[in-house]
Amino acid sequence: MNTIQIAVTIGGLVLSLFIVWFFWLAPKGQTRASTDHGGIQEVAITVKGGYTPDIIVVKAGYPLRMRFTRQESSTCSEMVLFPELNQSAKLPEGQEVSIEFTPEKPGEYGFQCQMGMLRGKLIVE
Ligand SMILES: [Cu+2]
Repeated sequence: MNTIQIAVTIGGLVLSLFIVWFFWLAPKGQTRASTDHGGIQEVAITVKGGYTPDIIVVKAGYPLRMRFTRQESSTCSEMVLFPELNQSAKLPEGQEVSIEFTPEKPGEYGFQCQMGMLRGKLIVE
């Protein structure tokens, strides 16, 4: 093999490794809640055929405000529930609704619509 062939081979190898990493190993769309000056963690979530973002990373022991805005009329998403955290809210279409609580224990907590069809995850660190 000459230098060019070696370079092409290595290039191809690196590219396939990158593709493997990108599609299977890279962390998927996690969003970290931003913290304001009062120490409140805040994240805005759009509800439309799902939750965007759907994986939210927050810190334990700091108050959290999750601002949900439902941009669809489907009854499926009219409620959002956090079963393990005893939180829920009705989400009128086009209106911002905040859920506020302080996540005390690190862990992963799911949130969902009342039928469990739309799902998201809150990761408390
Ligand atoms: Cu639903």
